[in-house]
Amino acid sequence: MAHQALEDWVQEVTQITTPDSIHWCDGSESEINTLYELMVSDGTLTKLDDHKHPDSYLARSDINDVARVEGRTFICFAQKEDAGPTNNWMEPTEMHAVIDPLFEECMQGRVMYVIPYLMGPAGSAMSKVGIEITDSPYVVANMRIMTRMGQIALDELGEDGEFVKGLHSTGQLDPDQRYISHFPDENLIMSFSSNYGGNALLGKKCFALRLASVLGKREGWMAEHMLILGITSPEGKKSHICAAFPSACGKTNLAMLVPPQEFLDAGWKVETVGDDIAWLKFGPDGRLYAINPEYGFFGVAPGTSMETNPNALLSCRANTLFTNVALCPDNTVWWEGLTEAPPDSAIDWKGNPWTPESGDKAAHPNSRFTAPAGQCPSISDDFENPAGVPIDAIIFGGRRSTTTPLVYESYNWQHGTYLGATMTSEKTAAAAGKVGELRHDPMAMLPFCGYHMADYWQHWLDMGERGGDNMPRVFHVNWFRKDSEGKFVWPGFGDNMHVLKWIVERCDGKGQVNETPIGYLPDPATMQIDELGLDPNDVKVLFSVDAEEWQEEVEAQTDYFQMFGEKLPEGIRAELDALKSRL
Ligand code: GTP
Ligand code: SPV
Ligand code: MN
Repeated sequence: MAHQALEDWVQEVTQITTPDSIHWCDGSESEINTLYELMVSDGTLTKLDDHKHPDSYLARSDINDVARVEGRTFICFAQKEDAGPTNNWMEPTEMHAVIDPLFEECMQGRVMYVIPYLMGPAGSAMSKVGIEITDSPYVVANMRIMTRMGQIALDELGEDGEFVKGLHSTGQLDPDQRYISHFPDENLIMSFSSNYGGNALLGKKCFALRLASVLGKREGWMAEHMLILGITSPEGKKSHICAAFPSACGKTNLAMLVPPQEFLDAGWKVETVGDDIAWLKFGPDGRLYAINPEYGFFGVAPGTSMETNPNALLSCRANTLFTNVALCPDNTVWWEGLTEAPPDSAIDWKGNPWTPESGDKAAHPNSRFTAPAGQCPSISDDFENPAGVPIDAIIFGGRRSTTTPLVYESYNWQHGTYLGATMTSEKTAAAAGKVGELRHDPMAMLPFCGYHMADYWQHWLDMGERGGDNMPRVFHVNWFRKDSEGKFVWPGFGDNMHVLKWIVERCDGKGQVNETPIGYLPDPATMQIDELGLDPNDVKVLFSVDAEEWQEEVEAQTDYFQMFGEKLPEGIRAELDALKSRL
């Protein structure tokens, strides 16, 4: 091992955490098999049926450790102002005084795993190296699927390359000792007492969004909570789209969309580049290019079926880790929505016997599958492309049962930035807390923007200044409009293809529009959605702007901006005023 700073850091952590032994992860098959054997024998994992789910396992988390904990996630800049009003802040020395002692001797009796990992394709100028140190073999197994792990990262690092430090310990999984702390000025993440998803797989939200967003601001690129997809028209023209939806609001599903038969017959094709995170940078031609820094999917299980998202199900057939789903008697997995008829009996996510009559959920609403991206039938050839893919359109969207139409287009980049800044969505089970509450979630980055939100909006505007006419067009969608009985009025999933087609046409300067105060809406008569058999009232709701609802919306936007005070960018303020006068 030749990297002195890395060696020094590992030694320093060893002295603090006092593990029984140190294991450098190489990401090999034999290494992971040994870890899986260990975790099966100590009860951490259950091996699934070898025929139906080859090399796949089920994990059950602690029942108090089932989602990201936004309330215990901290951004530790020296100045509170740099973290901004939407982040929890603690002064770095103060946070160190709280969190450092928790790590003292915390790995006694445990193995310390050193995980070198690469975010992004090998050889890409956009890729970055992280090192996660953890005492959880479950975290190692997830990181091996989610990132390019082992020698590939050390090769990229060389003797003096930069890396993000991530220190993680399971601790005792005590929620009161749980801290997810970010130190942007030290390139350091410290995570204690949670093994779940974004709390513990430090390459994901902690590095690839929170710290990377800070780097992006400094270096002139963007780290976003976005899927990336490629879409090819019958004429053979390929476009790429990024979409930012809040957690559990449809990124994985849209990224893996299977077009309805009539679109397939006509020659449309959709390919997956990424399902959660995009790093975007200007290319030599002045356009924005995106890479997916991840190597796997940490996807929401409930609602995933052969009808809604066959590509996700096929991705997680083998070599997959399931967390907090139900276990069937034949050693297969089940979750709400997988099949119409539930199994007669199962073991639920807590490990208790379950039957459909019990009334409880068999799988946790935030149960997940960790699956290699390369196994996705729709994975794009560009998934490993070091240059990334040029982006034609950016879509924002959230869960809104009212107010927001199915789709609309912004007037320009500044207005598009405004649509992102004013996104609101009903909260999901992806983070601890009350589900269903409407909250502002700008650019789907509320929990992930690593600095002051208003500075982040200014960064979006600055990127637009730089990119000029080369910037992607910006759209807003809402798959989640409900009727008075609480039922979704839009069929969603594969049928979202109707909306993607209109977006691609708009990018080509085609497609019929109605100009409204909030932006350009499609004319439903030109959308060829007759065969969906929608109720005419629902069509009206999906394709129109209700003046009264939007008056309330704009009031809520005005209130929301108060907390940013003088920091609110001029371009955002101008868009608010313009919207008000148009309404
Ligand atoms: P994170 O991984 O948390 O960032 O979430 P995500 O944005 O990738 O969300 P995902 O695609 O996993 O979807 C979350 C939930 O929304 C699942 O239960 C889906 O079945 C459901 N969903 C996704 N797309 C649609 C849609 O078009 N309509 C409806 N009604 N539900 C959808
Ligand atoms: C999300 O919550 O947006 C996720 C899952 O994608 S986690 O990795 O836990 O952040
Ligand atoms: Mn996410």
